[in-house]
Amino acid sequence: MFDKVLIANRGEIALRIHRACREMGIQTVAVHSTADSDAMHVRLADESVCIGPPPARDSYLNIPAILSAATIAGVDAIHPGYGFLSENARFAEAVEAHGFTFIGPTPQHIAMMGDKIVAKQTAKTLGLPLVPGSPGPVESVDEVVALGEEIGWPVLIKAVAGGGGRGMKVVEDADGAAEAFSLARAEAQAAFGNNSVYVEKYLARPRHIEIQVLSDGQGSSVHLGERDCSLQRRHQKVLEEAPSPALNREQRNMIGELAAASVRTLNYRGVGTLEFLYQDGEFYFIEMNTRLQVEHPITEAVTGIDLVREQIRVASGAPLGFTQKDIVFQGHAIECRINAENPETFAPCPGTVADYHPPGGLGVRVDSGLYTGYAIPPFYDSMVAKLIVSGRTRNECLMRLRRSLDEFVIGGIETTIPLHKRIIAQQAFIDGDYDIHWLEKLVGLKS
Ligand code: MV4
Repeated sequence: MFDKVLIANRGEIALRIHRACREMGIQTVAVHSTADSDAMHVRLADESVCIGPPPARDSYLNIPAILSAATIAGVDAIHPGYGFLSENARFAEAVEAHGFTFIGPTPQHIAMMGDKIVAKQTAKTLGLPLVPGSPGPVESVDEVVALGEEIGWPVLIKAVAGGGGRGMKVVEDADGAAEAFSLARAEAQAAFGNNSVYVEKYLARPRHIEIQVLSDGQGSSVHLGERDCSLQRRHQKVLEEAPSPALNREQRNMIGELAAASVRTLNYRGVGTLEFLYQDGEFYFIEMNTRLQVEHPITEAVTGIDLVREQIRVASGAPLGFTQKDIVFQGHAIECRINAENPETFAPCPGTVADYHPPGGLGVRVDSGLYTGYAIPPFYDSMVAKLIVSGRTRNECLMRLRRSLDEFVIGGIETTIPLHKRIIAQQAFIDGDYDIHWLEKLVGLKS
């Protein structure tokens, strides 16, 4: 096992990784920008190294600075967290080339899933259900039109290098194809430096259901059930739950076994998430994330498995210590992402936290780097806390969540706590009756 790990991230996820390391007897090295000298992740770590000025591209995305910090501190491994360099195959390769272990999949698996067409082609060979669409990149408007006529309108144009919804364009009919095609290409070029696009049948009212997998790259793989992440605004998840109110045990086992078998066949090592759209009882694979995800705690809550500890274990070469039949799904969990934002306009509002009183009690977990007097820097993501609540039933979970949101005090800044109170008061949410468009209809299309 590793003696010392560098955590190449900030905020709540850096704390989360530190905690797993501490429990495993592993020393931690935090890295931080000059804007984060007073951050909680720096205070908790055994050592810290300043890696650059506030902009992420000069610090948390600065590969040479992070590798230098790892060399100076003499670490064995680097954990990338989520975002930043977590799905950068070149970073994973550079980490290994410098003699450190990358706590994540191989660069080859990261690159394979980073190309959405290669990911879909791979998924097809694995027997995963796909959205009908182009088998490869689409090079002309005529190809878009031909596909629309073949699979039926509307279709969706997506960026090959995409994810997160950027560069996506719905095409209603042949007349709209030319404009959508050139817009999608231009957006893909601007966002990813790659104008390659592909086409899928557009699903009008799906849910976003993702399967958590864990695999040791030595022949053992398990699935840890699903998360329903349909509540999003502008491709940012707002609230997630496990299990999905839309699935029964047979559906969960079917898609879960398929996902676990897929990563076993690929000889994948690490945690991963297979994303599906789910509509009218059918699953459609769309992409795979090769990192730990923000919403991983709800899976931990319903399985009792520490995903970060398992990530570290398999990266160190240890085989999985359990099999599928050892995994028992228990109860229900919901995560609310709390952002430093105006709850109506969603404008970021960084500032100093005047008062911080997180909720507690049975089934309540708060992952956050906030403390009273902390000045939230304006340079990074606005998510400042995650409230994760669990219960034996969805109803118990909801009662506890309502109480926890009422208890939560974050003074001095605006947060999205009032938005969460509003969401969970809606009858449709209480009934589990929502799809990927439900939240944007609730909050309107405000900037
Ligand atoms: C889709 C879709 C409808 N049909 N694909 C958005 C981000 C990317 N990960 C996949 N996305 C979508 N792909 C087909 N064929 C609708 C979306 C989508 C969406 C997906 C998940 C959660 C929220 C969403 C919001 C808008 C659109």
